Amino acid sequence: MKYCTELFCHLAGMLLAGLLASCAAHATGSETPVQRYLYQKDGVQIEITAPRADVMRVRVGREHLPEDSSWAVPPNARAPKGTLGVAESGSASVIDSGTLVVRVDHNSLAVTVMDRNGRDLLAGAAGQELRFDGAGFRLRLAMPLDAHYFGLGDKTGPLDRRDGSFTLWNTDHFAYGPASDPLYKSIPFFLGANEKGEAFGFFLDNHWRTNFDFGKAERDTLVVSAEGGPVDYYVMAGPTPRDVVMQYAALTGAPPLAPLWALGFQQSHWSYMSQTEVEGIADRLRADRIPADVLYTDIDYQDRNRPFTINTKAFPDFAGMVAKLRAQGLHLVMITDLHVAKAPDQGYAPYDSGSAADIFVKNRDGSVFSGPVWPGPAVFPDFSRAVARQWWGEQYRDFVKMGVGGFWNDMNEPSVFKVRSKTMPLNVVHRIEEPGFVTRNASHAEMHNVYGMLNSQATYEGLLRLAPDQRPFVLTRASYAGGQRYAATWTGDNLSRWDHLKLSVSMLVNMGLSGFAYIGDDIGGFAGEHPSPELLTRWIEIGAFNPIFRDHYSYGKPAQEVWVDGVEQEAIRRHYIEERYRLMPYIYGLAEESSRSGLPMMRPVFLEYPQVLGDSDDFGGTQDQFMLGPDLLVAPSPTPESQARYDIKLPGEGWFDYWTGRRVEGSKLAETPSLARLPVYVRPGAIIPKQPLVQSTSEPPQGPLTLAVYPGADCRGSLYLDDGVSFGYARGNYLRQGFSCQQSGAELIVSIAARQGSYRPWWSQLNLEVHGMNGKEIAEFKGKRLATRFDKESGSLIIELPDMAGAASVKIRL
Ligand code: MIG
Repeated sequence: MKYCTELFCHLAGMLLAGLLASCAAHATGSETPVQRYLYQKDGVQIEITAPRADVMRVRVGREHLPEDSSWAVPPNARAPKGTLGVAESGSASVIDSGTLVVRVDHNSLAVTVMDRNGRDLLAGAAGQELRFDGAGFRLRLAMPLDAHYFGLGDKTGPLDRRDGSFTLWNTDHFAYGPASDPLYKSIPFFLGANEKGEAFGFFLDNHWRTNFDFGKAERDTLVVSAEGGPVDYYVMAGPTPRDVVMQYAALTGAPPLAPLWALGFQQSHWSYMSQTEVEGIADRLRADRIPADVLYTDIDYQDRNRPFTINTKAFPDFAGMVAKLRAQGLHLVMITDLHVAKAPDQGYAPYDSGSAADIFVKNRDGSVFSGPVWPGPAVFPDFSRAVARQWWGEQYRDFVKMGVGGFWNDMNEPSVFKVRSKTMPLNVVHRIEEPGFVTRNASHAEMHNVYGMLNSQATYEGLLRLAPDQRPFVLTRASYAGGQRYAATWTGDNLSRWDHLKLSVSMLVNMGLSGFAYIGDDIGGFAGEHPSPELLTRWIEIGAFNPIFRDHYSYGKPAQEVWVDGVEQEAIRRHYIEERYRLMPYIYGLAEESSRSGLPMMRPVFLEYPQVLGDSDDFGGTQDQFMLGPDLLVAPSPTPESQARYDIKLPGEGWFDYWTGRRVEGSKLAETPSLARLPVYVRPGAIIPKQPLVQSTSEPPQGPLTLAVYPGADCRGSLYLDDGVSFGYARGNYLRQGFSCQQSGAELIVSIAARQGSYRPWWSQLNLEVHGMNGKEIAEFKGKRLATRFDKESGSLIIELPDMAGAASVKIRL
């Protein structure tokens, strides 16, 4: 029965004029479904809406509902869509979106979210489930015995959050350890999944200091608590882990397509101290034929650490340097910290113009807050004001004009020196002055966790204004849910240690599940002792399969570039970097897919194969593995420092060894570690586009496009290409092509779908490289026999074809 209660009509009348229609309709006896369900008892108000049929939003308020605003979920993404059926069942209301069902118990006010088969996704723990606690609240939820939890951004610890407790409070945690918490980002989103692989999502849109305790404090109880702010959460229906990630992206946004060069190899150091040094690194990369696309300048390019200045003694011709790098196929990314030096009357423009515009964060008495950071006393833009973000964006004008490729927003937790809290006092005053929000003051306690994301938003949007047809590249350290719309990120100040290399896999994978596709870590380790040659080599090997691939290291350490440790190590490292460039068409395709779906590029194995969630021993050992896209499975040793043999379990039979090109036997393998080999496997059924080696993504590849075909079930692949830098793709200037293969009996058909888009390919020849062959096969195209080559070593049949824009298929008789 669809209905609306008297109370509901009352509240609707009070709060939501638009709903009066439904109440009026009820009064005349017809059953009009509602867009919002409201229930009130003892001064507590509960509101249920469905932004999509597969996502329910629950808001609870005392006296009145919290303001309907969000930094994470844009208005159109959170607006109620469709209609809810509401029925009475005993002393409860049952609200049905068609996909999800919410039960509101009238006595206890417990809210239970179920799927349509009655499976509880989110249910209160025994006893009172929601308790208000001073300004904050605590939500106690049942944790089924077979449930596992993922997400929360790049927190440390094992892949599975179960039995862990995590605080969300953006923190500059230099040289964190494998169990340190909190770190730089706050993403209050998790994905829960049971052993059958059935998943749901939970997102608490609250950026106060929060805590997620997955059964650590109270056995089998999930306690979500916040020190303040709204009870405003979303439950995502899944049912697959992949669905959950896409539902979360529908709320908080997908990462916009990055410039292609951002996917190349990046070299960074705190700091290359001079123009000569930067140019020397560029020359060495080219001389040693290490493919690379990006160099970074860290804080020491600046005059006295003042953001938006250049130390012209050390960098006498910065613009010339940028141009020279560009000519070598390298883009420069510059650090631009947000702490503006408090330097009045010194001709320091950012301070002067920022003060004139009055855009800095204030103390309670109305004076401008200042705290020490790199430049000494510094002031902080108030990024929750649209005008402050606008002002911030302007600061990039000169650098953008010079042709600088991207910008790095560090220290934006924000980090403040010389105080135990490492950040601003909690009572510092921010101003919310923003379309879609009630204009008001807000304490730092409220704004802290969202501050870094707003910094990166200001950068991203400012860059777009300055160069509207150029895709911005922003790297941020701090962020909040939804920050993927503005910036790539990395895991901060890790250490040059084997346990950090291992840790990075679960950190990056969980970050990817939390909405960020463009993620990486400091390859080789940021701080600590110089990495051993073996550690740096292994790290580069694994990094070659991470979305962001950046070697970065702190001051005070010996050099950590690819060529240190001698030619033997360099050769191995070069080989992996080269392989990444050969795989660039596949990798770029993943980035483009992410920009549409929100699916991460780097994925846990369970995202593709949810059945591993039912395997014991850390999901069949997959906790130390990861996938790059749907087709490549990377399997580093769970004890990377050790030479001991280790077991690898693949999710099924018929996989191929990426390096030998040959099919492996069975699904259980044993690897004997060897430094030159990082085990990588290819899904049977993959079709992977590859290109000839280049030294940077600016260089047009010379030679054929290769489609590496690995026959198997569900055989497909795709290719996406565009100019790599502009928004021309939105005007049709892209190239998209799908591929598939089908084996029946003694015949394998490789099909190429018709090409879409107007972008011109760089190749004129297409090579099919069909794996798992024996050399006796015969290939036919349009009824004519084709010349083929057999590569004995990789067991692949190579078929050379002219480039084909139209649909075509090649028949291979086995
Ligand atoms: O207080 O800019 O995480 O990557 O090199 C240290 C200097 C400030 C911290 C960043 C690191 C960067 C460093 N920064």
